[in-house]
Amino acid sequence: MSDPSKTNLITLTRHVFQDQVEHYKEASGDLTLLLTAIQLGCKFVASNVRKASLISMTGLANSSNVQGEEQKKLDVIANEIFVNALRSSNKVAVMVSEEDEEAIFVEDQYRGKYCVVFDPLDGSSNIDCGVSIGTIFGIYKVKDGSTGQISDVLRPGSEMVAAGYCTYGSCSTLVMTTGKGVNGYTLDTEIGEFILTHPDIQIPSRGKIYAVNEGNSKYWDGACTKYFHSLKFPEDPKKSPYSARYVGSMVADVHRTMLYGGIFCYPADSKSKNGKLRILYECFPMAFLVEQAGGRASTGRMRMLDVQPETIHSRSPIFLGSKEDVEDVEAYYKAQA
Ligand code: AHM
Ligand code: MG
Repeated sequence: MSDPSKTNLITLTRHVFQDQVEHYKEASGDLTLLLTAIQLGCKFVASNVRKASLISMTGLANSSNVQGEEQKKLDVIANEIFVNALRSSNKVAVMVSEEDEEAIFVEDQYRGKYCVVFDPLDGSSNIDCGVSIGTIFGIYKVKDGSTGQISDVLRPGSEMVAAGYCTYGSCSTLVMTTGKGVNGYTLDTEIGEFILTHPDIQIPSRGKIYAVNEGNSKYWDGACTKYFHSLKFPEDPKKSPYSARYVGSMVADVHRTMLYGGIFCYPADSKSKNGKLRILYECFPMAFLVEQAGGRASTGRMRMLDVQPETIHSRSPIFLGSKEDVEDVEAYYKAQA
Protein backbone atom coordinates (compact mmCIF):
# COMPACT_ATOMS: atom_id res chain seq x y z
CA MET A 1 0.00 0.00 0.00
CA SER A 2 1.43 3.40 -0.96
CA ASP A 3 1.76 6.30 1.49
CA PRO A 4 -1.71 7.96 1.51
CA SER A 5 -0.18 11.42 2.04
CA LYS A 6 1.37 11.03 -1.42
CA THR A 7 -1.79 9.81 -3.20
CA ASN A 8 -4.55 11.55 -1.26
CA LEU A 9 -3.58 15.17 -1.68
CA ILE A 10 -5.63 17.86 0.03
CA THR A 11 -5.98 20.55 -2.61
CA LEU A 12 -7.20 24.05 -1.79
CA THR A 13 -10.45 23.44 -3.67
CA ARG A 14 -11.15 20.17 -1.80
CA HIS A 15 -10.28 21.72 1.55
CA VAL A 16 -12.43 24.84 1.13
CA PHE A 17 -15.42 22.92 -0.21
CA GLN A 18 -15.23 20.36 2.64
CA ASP A 19 -15.00 23.20 5.11
CA GLN A 20 -18.04 24.98 3.65
CA VAL A 21 -20.10 21.78 3.73
CA GLU A 22 -19.07 21.07 7.35
CA HIS A 23 -19.86 24.56 8.58
CA TYR A 24 -22.83 25.58 6.47
CA LYS A 25 -24.32 22.15 5.63
CA GLU A 26 -25.97 23.48 2.45
CA ALA A 27 -22.92 25.16 0.92
CA SER A 28 -23.79 26.31 -2.59
CA GLY A 29 -20.21 25.97 -3.76
CA ASP A 30 -20.22 29.61 -4.90
CA LEU A 31 -17.31 30.65 -2.68
CA THR A 32 -15.38 27.55 -3.76
CA LEU A 33 -15.94 28.48 -7.40
CA LEU A 34 -14.87 32.06 -6.76
CA LEU A 35 -11.72 30.78 -5.08
CA THR A 36 -11.08 28.57 -8.11
CA ALA A 37 -11.00 31.74 -10.24
CA ILE A 38 -8.61 33.38 -7.76
CA GLN A 39 -6.38 30.29 -7.83
CA LEU A 40 -6.32 30.41 -11.62
CA GLY A 41 -5.27 34.06 -11.44
CA CYS A 42 -2.49 33.22 -8.96
CA LYS A 43 -1.19 30.30 -11.07
CA PHE A 44 -1.24 32.40 -14.22
CA VAL A 45 0.55 35.32 -12.52
CA ALA A 46 3.07 32.93 -10.87
CA SER A 47 3.90 31.53 -14.29
CA ASN A 48 4.36 35.03 -15.76
CA VAL A 49 6.50 36.15 -12.80
CA ARG A 50 8.78 33.10 -13.19
CA LYS A 51 9.50 33.82 -16.83
CA ALA A 52 9.23 37.65 -16.82
CA SER A 53 12.92 38.29 -17.50
CA LEU A 54 13.02 35.67 -20.24
CA ILE A 55 10.14 37.08 -22.24
CA SER A 56 10.99 40.78 -21.79
CA MET A 57 8.15 41.45 -19.39
CA THR A 58 10.15 43.43 -16.86
CA GLY A 59 10.35 47.22 -17.04
CA LEU A 60 7.70 49.85 -17.38
CA ALA A 61 4.46 49.74 -19.32
CA ASN A 62 4.66 53.48 -20.10
CA SER A 63 1.54 54.19 -18.09
CA SER A 64 0.83 55.20 -14.52
CA ASN A 65 -1.85 54.05 -12.11
CA VAL A 66 -4.32 56.04 -10.04
CA GLN A 67 -1.69 56.90 -7.42
CA GLY A 68 0.47 58.38 -10.17
CA GLU A 69 2.93 55.48 -9.81
CA GLU A 70 4.59 54.02 -12.87
CA GLN A 71 3.14 50.66 -13.80
CA LYS A 72 5.33 47.69 -14.65
CA LYS A 73 4.32 45.49 -17.52
CA LEU A 74 3.67 42.71 -15.04
CA ASP A 75 1.37 44.94 -12.94
CA VAL A 76 -0.78 45.55 -15.99
CA ILE A 77 -0.79 41.90 -17.02
CA ALA A 78 -1.54 40.61 -13.52
CA ASN A 79 -4.45 43.05 -13.26
CA GLU A 80 -5.93 41.88 -16.56
CA ILE A 81 -5.51 38.26 -15.52
CA PHE A 82 -7.44 38.77 -12.28
CA VAL A 83 -10.17 40.98 -13.76
CA ASN A 84 -10.83 38.41 -16.50
CA ALA A 85 -10.72 35.39 -14.17
CA LEU A 86 -13.05 37.05 -11.65
CA ARG A 87 -15.52 38.40 -14.20
CA SER A 88 -15.86 35.03 -15.95
CA SER A 89 -16.38 33.18 -12.67
CA ASN A 90 -19.98 34.52 -12.67
CA LYS A 91 -19.64 34.94 -8.89
CA VAL A 92 -18.60 38.60 -8.68
CA ALA A 93 -20.63 41.81 -8.65
CA VAL A 94 -17.98 44.44 -7.84
CA MET A 95 -14.20 44.46 -8.19
CA VAL A 96 -11.75 46.96 -6.74
CA SER A 97 -8.15 46.73 -7.92
CA GLU A 98 -5.15 48.78 -6.88
CA GLU A 99 -4.52 49.32 -10.58
CA ASP A 100 -7.95 50.72 -11.50
CA GLU A 101 -9.06 54.17 -10.42
CA GLU A 102 -12.73 53.24 -10.36
CA ALA A 103 -14.47 50.13 -9.04
CA ILE A 104 -15.51 47.68 -11.78
CA PHE A 105 -19.19 46.71 -11.80
CA VAL A 106 -19.70 43.37 -13.51
CA GLU A 107 -22.23 43.26 -16.36
CA ASP A 108 -25.67 41.77 -15.55
CA GLN A 109 -25.09 38.53 -17.43
CA TYR A 110 -21.94 37.66 -15.43
CA ARG A 111 -22.91 39.14 -12.08
CA GLY A 112 -22.66 37.14 -8.83
CA LYS A 113 -23.03 37.93 -5.14
CA TYR A 114 -19.42 38.57 -4.10
CA CYS A 115 -17.20 41.66 -4.20
CA VAL A 116 -13.45 41.17 -4.56
CA VAL A 117 -10.88 43.81 -3.59
CA PHE A 118 -7.33 43.03 -4.67
CA ASP A 119 -3.81 44.13 -5.33
CA PRO A 120 -2.89 41.95 -8.31
CA LEU A 121 0.88 42.35 -7.94
CA ASP A 122 2.09 43.89 -4.72
CA GLY A 123 5.70 44.85 -4.10
CA SER A 124 6.24 45.89 -7.68
CA SER A 125 9.55 47.63 -6.91
CA ASN A 126 10.93 44.11 -6.42
CA ILE A 127 9.83 42.65 -9.78
CA ASP A 128 12.86 43.39 -11.90
CA CYS A 129 15.37 41.90 -9.46
CA GLY A 130 13.47 38.66 -8.86
CA VAL A 131 12.71 39.32 -5.17
CA SER A 132 9.43 37.93 -3.74
CA ILE A 133 6.21 39.69 -4.69
CA GLY A 134 2.58 38.65 -4.29
CA THR A 135 -1.16 39.08 -4.78
CA ILE A 136 -3.49 40.19 -1.96
CA PHE A 137 -7.29 39.75 -2.00
CA GLY A 138 -10.30 40.27 0.22
CA ILE A 139 -13.89 39.15 -0.37
CA TYR A 140 -17.19 40.70 0.76
CA LYS A 141 -20.69 39.44 0.04
CA VAL A 142 -23.07 42.04 -1.41
CA LYS A 143 -25.51 43.34 1.19
CA ASP A 144 -29.02 41.84 1.24
CA GLY A 145 -31.06 43.30 -1.61
CA SER A 146 -28.05 44.89 -3.35
CA THR A 147 -26.96 43.97 -6.84
CA GLY A 148 -23.53 45.44 -6.30
CA GLN A 149 -22.76 49.04 -5.38
CA ILE A 150 -19.81 50.98 -4.04
CA SER A 151 -21.35 50.73 -0.55
CA ASP A 152 -20.88 46.95 -0.77
CA VAL A 153 -17.09 47.46 -0.63
CA LEU A 154 -16.80 50.63 1.46
CA ARG A 155 -17.23 48.61 4.64
CA PRO A 156 -15.07 47.74 7.65
CA GLY A 157 -12.75 44.79 7.16
CA SER A 158 -14.58 42.91 9.92
CA GLU A 159 -17.34 42.33 7.35
CA MET A 160 -15.09 40.44 4.91
CA VAL A 161 -16.03 36.78 4.41
CA ALA A 162 -12.63 35.64 3.13
CA ALA A 163 -9.16 37.00 2.46
CA GLY A 164 -5.76 35.79 1.39
CA TYR A 165 -2.49 36.36 -0.36
CA CYS A 166 -0.28 34.41 -2.69
CA THR A 167 3.51 34.70 -2.63
CA TYR A 168 5.58 34.56 -5.79
CA GLY A 169 9.02 33.72 -4.44
CA SER A 170 11.14 30.61 -4.06
CA CYS A 171 7.74 28.89 -4.12
CA SER A 172 4.16 30.12 -4.49
CA THR A 173 2.12 29.76 -1.32
CA LEU A 174 -1.52 30.83 -1.13
CA VAL A 175 -2.52 31.63 2.45
CA MET A 176 -6.20 32.23 3.12
CA THR A 177 -9.00 32.42 5.63
CA THR A 178 -12.75 32.10 5.38
CA GLY A 179 -13.08 33.21 8.99
CA LYS A 180 -12.31 29.87 10.62
CA GLY A 181 -8.54 29.91 10.96
CA VAL A 182 -5.78 30.27 8.39
CA ASN A 183 -4.35 27.66 6.05
CA GLY A 184 -1.48 27.78 3.57
CA TYR A 185 -1.32 25.86 0.29
CA THR A 186 1.83 25.56 -1.79
CA LEU A 187 1.65 25.38 -5.57
CA ASP A 188 2.86 22.06 -6.95
CA THR A 189 3.88 23.33 -10.37
CA GLU A 190 4.03 19.81 -11.83
CA ILE A 191 0.36 19.06 -11.21
CA GLY A 192 -0.79 22.69 -11.17
CA GLU A 193 -2.59 22.51 -7.82
CA PHE A 194 -2.26 24.34 -4.51
CA ILE A 195 -1.69 21.62 -1.88
CA LEU A 196 -2.35 22.05 1.86
CA THR A 197 1.12 22.44 3.40
CA HIS A 198 0.53 24.86 6.32
CA PRO A 199 -2.67 23.84 8.15
CA ASP A 200 -3.98 26.08 10.94
CA ILE A 201 -1.25 28.74 10.96
CA GLN A 202 -0.81 30.31 14.42
CA ILE A 203 1.32 33.41 14.96
CA PRO A 204 3.54 33.16 18.06
CA SER A 205 2.27 35.55 20.76
CA ARG A 206 5.62 37.37 20.77
CA GLY A 207 8.33 37.49 18.13
CA LYS A 208 11.95 38.53 17.75
CA ILE A 209 11.80 40.29 14.37
CA TYR A 210 10.60 43.75 13.32
CA ALA A 211 9.96 44.91 9.76
CA VAL A 212 9.76 48.59 8.89
CA ASN A 213 11.30 50.93 6.33
CA GLU A 214 13.95 52.32 8.69
CA GLY A 215 14.91 54.85 5.99
CA ASN A 216 11.79 56.83 6.93
CA SER A 217 12.85 57.24 10.57
CA LYS A 218 13.55 60.96 10.21
CA TYR A 219 9.83 61.43 9.43
CA TRP A 220 8.50 59.30 12.34
CA ASP A 221 6.46 60.68 15.24
CA GLY A 222 7.54 60.34 18.88
CA ALA A 223 5.62 57.11 19.55
CA CYS A 224 7.18 55.34 16.58
CA THR A 225 10.67 56.61 17.32
CA LYS A 226 10.45 55.44 20.95
CA TYR A 227 8.93 52.08 20.02
CA PHE A 228 11.60 51.11 17.48
CA HIS A 229 14.33 52.37 19.82
CA SER A 230 12.95 50.07 22.53
CA LEU A 231 13.32 47.07 20.18
CA LYS A 232 16.94 47.87 19.41
CA PHE A 233 17.99 48.99 22.91
CA PRO A 234 15.85 46.98 25.36
CA GLU A 235 15.73 48.46 28.87
CA ASP A 236 16.09 45.01 30.44
CA PRO A 237 19.81 44.09 30.04
CA LYS A 238 18.87 40.39 29.93
CA LYS A 239 16.77 40.92 26.77
CA SER A 240 18.33 40.71 23.29
CA PRO A 241 17.51 43.33 20.66
CA TYR A 242 15.07 42.35 17.91
CA SER A 243 16.37 41.40 14.45
CA ALA A 244 15.46 43.65 11.50
CA ARG A 245 14.08 42.11 8.30
CA TYR A 246 12.45 44.19 5.54
CA VAL A 247 11.85 42.86 2.05
CA GLY A 248 9.77 45.83 0.89
CA SER A 249 7.05 43.48 -0.40
CA MET A 250 4.15 43.43 2.03
CA VAL A 251 3.21 39.87 1.08
CA ALA A 252 6.71 38.54 1.80
CA ASP A 253 7.10 40.55 5.01
CA VAL A 254 3.65 39.52 6.29
CA HIS A 255 4.19 35.86 5.29
CA ARG A 256 7.39 35.73 7.35
CA THR A 257 5.57 37.41 10.25
CA MET A 258 2.73 34.85 10.04
CA LEU A 259 5.18 31.95 10.24
CA TYR A 260 7.93 33.27 12.54
CA GLY A 261 6.12 35.96 14.54
CA GLY A 262 7.24 39.53 15.18
CA ILE A 263 5.81 42.75 13.84
CA PHE A 264 5.34 44.32 10.39
CA CYS A 265 4.82 48.08 10.37
CA TYR A 266 4.03 50.79 7.85
CA PRO A 267 3.43 53.81 10.11
CA ALA A 268 2.06 57.22 9.24
CA ASP A 269 4.80 59.85 9.27
CA SER A 270 5.29 63.52 8.47
CA LYS A 271 5.78 62.65 4.77
CA SER A 272 2.89 60.15 4.45
CA LYS A 273 0.22 61.42 6.83
CA ASN A 274 -1.96 58.31 6.40
CA GLY A 275 0.84 55.83 5.86
CA LYS A 276 1.34 54.21 2.47
CA LEU A 277 -0.67 51.02 2.42
CA ARG A 278 -4.19 50.92 1.06
CA ILE A 279 -6.97 49.96 3.49
CA LEU A 280 -9.24 47.84 1.31
CA TYR A 281 -6.87 45.56 -0.55
CA GLU A 282 -3.66 45.68 1.51
CA CYS A 283 -4.45 46.41 5.18
CA PHE A 284 -7.83 44.65 5.62
CA PRO A 285 -7.00 41.27 4.05
CA MET A 286 -3.73 41.07 6.00
CA ALA A 287 -5.42 42.19 9.23
CA PHE A 288 -8.15 39.54 8.79
CA LEU A 289 -5.53 36.81 8.24
CA VAL A 290 -3.40 37.93 11.18
CA GLU A 291 -6.36 38.01 13.59
CA GLN A 292 -7.51 34.59 12.39
CA ALA A 293 -4.00 33.28 13.13
CA GLY A 294 -4.19 34.59 16.72
CA GLY A 295 -2.27 37.82 16.09
CA ARG A 296 -3.28 41.48 16.19
CA ALA A 297 -3.55 44.23 13.57
CA SER A 298 -3.86 47.89 14.50
CA THR A 299 -3.56 51.40 13.11
CA GLY A 300 -1.63 52.16 16.32
CA ARG A 301 -4.76 53.76 17.74
CA MET A 302 -7.57 51.32 16.85
CA ARG A 303 -8.28 47.81 15.55
CA MET A 304 -7.49 47.78 11.83
CA LEU A 305 -10.60 45.78 10.90
CA ASP A 306 -12.89 48.38 12.52
CA VAL A 307 -11.72 51.19 10.22
CA GLN A 308 -14.40 52.56 7.88
CA PRO A 309 -12.70 53.29 4.52
CA GLU A 310 -13.77 56.62 3.00
CA THR A 311 -12.77 55.82 -0.57
CA ILE A 312 -11.70 52.65 -2.34
CA HIS A 313 -8.04 53.73 -2.41
CA SER A 314 -7.82 55.25 1.13
CA ARG A 315 -4.66 54.55 3.11
CA SER A 316 -3.92 53.78 6.74
CA PRO A 317 -0.95 53.26 9.00
CA ILE A 318 -0.67 49.59 10.01
CA PHE A 319 1.07 47.49 12.66
CA LEU A 320 0.42 43.75 12.55
CA GLY A 321 1.79 40.47 13.79
CA SER A 322 2.39 38.89 17.19
CA LYS A 323 -0.28 40.02 19.65
CA GLU A 324 2.08 41.22 22.38
CA ASP A 325 4.33 43.09 19.96
CA VAL A 326 1.38 45.00 18.48
CA GLU A 327 0.06 45.75 21.99
CA ASP A 328 3.46 47.28 22.80
CA VAL A 329 3.29 49.74 19.90
CA GLU A 330 -0.32 50.60 20.79
CA ALA A 331 0.86 51.43 24.33
CA TYR A 332 3.37 53.94 22.91
CA TYR A 333 0.57 55.61 20.89
CA LYS A 334 -1.72 55.67 23.93
CA ALA A 335 1.02 57.33 25.99
CA GLN A 336 1.52 59.94 23.25
CA ALA A 337 -2.20 60.81 22.95
P1 AHM B 1 2.92 48.71 -4.29
O1 AHM B 1 1.50 48.30 -4.11
O2 AHM B 1 3.08 49.89 -5.18
O3 AHM B 1 3.81 47.58 -4.67
O4 AHM B 1 3.40 49.28 -2.86
C1 AHM B 1 3.15 48.51 -1.72
C2 AHM B 1 4.46 48.03 -1.18
C3 AHM B 1 4.30 46.98 -0.11
O5 AHM B 1 4.40 45.70 -0.67
C4 AHM B 1 5.45 47.24 0.81
O6 AHM B 1 5.16 46.84 2.12
C5 AHM B 1 5.64 48.73 0.70
O7 AHM B 1 5.09 49.12 -0.54
C6 AHM B 1 7.07 49.14 0.72
O8 AHM B 1 7.13 50.52 0.64
P2 AHM B 1 8.49 51.33 0.87
O9 AHM B 1 9.31 51.09 -0.34
O10 AHM B 1 8.05 52.74 1.03
O11 AHM B 1 9.13 50.78 2.12
MG1 MG C 1 0.32 47.14 -3.43
